[in-house]
Amino acid sequence: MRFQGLLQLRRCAAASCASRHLNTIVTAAATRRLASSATALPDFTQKSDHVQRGNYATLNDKDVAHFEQLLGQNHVLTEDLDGYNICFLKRIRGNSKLVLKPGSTAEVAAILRHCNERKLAVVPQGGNTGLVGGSVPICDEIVLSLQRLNKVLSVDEVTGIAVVEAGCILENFDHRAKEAGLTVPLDLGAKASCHIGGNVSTNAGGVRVVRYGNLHGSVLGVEAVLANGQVLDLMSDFKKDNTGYHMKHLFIGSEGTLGVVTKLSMLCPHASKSVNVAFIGLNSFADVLKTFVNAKRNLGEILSSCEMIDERAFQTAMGQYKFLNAPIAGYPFYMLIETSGSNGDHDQEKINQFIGDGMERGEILDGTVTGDPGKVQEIWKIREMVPLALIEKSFCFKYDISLPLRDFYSIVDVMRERCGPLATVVCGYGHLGDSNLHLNVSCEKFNDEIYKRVEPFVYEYTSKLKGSISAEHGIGFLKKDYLHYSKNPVAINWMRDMKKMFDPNGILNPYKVLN
Ligand code: FAD
Ligand code: 2HG
Ligand code: ZN
Repeated sequence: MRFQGLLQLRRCAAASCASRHLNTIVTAAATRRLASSATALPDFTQKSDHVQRGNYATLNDKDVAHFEQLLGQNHVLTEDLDGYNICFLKRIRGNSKLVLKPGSTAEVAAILRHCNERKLAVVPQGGNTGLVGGSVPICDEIVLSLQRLNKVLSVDEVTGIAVVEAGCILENFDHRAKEAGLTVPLDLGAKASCHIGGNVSTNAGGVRVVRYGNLHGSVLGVEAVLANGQVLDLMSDFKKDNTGYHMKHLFIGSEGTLGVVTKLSMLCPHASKSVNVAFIGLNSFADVLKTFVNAKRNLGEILSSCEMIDERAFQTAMGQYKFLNAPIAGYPFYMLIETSGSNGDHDQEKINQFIGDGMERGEILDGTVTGDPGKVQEIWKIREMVPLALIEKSFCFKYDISLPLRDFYSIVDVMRERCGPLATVVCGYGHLGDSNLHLNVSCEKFNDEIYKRVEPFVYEYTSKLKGSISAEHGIGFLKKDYLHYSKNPVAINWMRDMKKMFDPNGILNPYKVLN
């Protein structure tokens, strides 16, 4: 390797190459354990947050019998509903008495028609990995789970267009796309559990936005069932379609408040032949920024991800999960830079040159570059386990903000100062390439004192910098009181009017997004 001596560039020191399969099991198991652990169940949110129940009907035996007839008894659950009632962060707990699992668009339509006529409130639920309390009931809403709508309906190897049902787990969809030589242009740590319909409904970002853009570009068509049971077919098999209003966008990121997404078509790029990952250590955030600019300048067309992890986030993950193998340690900042291209030699030369130049200038202190698929996965695992490590043994306030890059990291230091010893960890990591910081504040358990130090300060701070209070996770229940920090009153009023038009009885995901 050209710069090996000069740069002390290490090959990945990890002893074993955990296979993709093993990685999936690790993430899925951690996600499930966290989601289902019975320790410290939160209080019912309606009570703890003094939520005034909307003017909805109350479920009765006749409703349940109606649904049983419609879906079959096996797909109507009335017991052991904690997993559906409690959010991933164990912050929100609803008190739904009914979970429905339709197996077709027609069944979703029939459910909503009945709920709308009866004025029964409904919360659509995908993988329940959302981080803003959007996917669980707040009071006694019926949970409409998309789990059974899980098929990949078609994958066109020529155009790259795939049609998939909303309840398909993202990773399963990606496996199917890979069989056709394609890749799903969306990748996130919750991929083993989240649904593609949940992803679309939250306009999920993840680690590849820097390359493929967000879902407003990749989703070509959507089928959604409206509150009154009408099926709105906005499916399209083409990249270009300028006929009328682009209504599909309303369902991308509206968090189940305007309709239930049942199917979608997505443009999947052809999978790259060569993927390289660099994991590098840096001394300061100023060096992180310089390295990012250089990555854009010098890796340009092959850059597929640019993530940052600060020391505390890194240490929390490493301390929590002994199976993680970090090739380097002991730096204030880390970056994970991925390239995906079509010419292995060319790509490797470019990334080596990029690291070499950064090291020569003293901006990069040490690092590893690997193109070995197992080792690439091992390095990604470090990044993917950070959000889970922070909630494994503690309560965590999670913020997902867009900030101008010049001010990207300062809020972490400010927050550390504000929280002092009340917090066990205050750290920052995230999608540097998209100006999207994940600020996490962990403490032993939820308490009002630290909560008040963090909120609404974090939103005021973000708003002053003209950032976004939600870069990718959405508004859900947890941020609805703060929407005005990122949207002006005129925009919010239009949102309200649109909600009324699509869902006059307000049965779809009440208490979320708008207050
Ligand atoms: P759910 O959590 O079930 O639902 C989310 C919202 O969408 C709710 O409002 C729900 O009502 C609505 N909804 C779900 N399905 C439908 C449907 N079919 N029709 C209408 N509405 C629906 N998010 C990111 O953006 N980027 C990341 O990098 C990222 N990483 C994560 C890593 C971890 C470890 C975890 C736990 C979460 C992460 N998330 C991330 C958040 C979360 O995974 C995403 O928001 C994801 O898109 C949610 O999908 P889901 O199927 O779990 O949806
Ligand atoms: C990520 O990028 C997710 O890992 C989760 O968006 C971030 O938990 C978080 O704060
Ligand atoms: Zn993220």
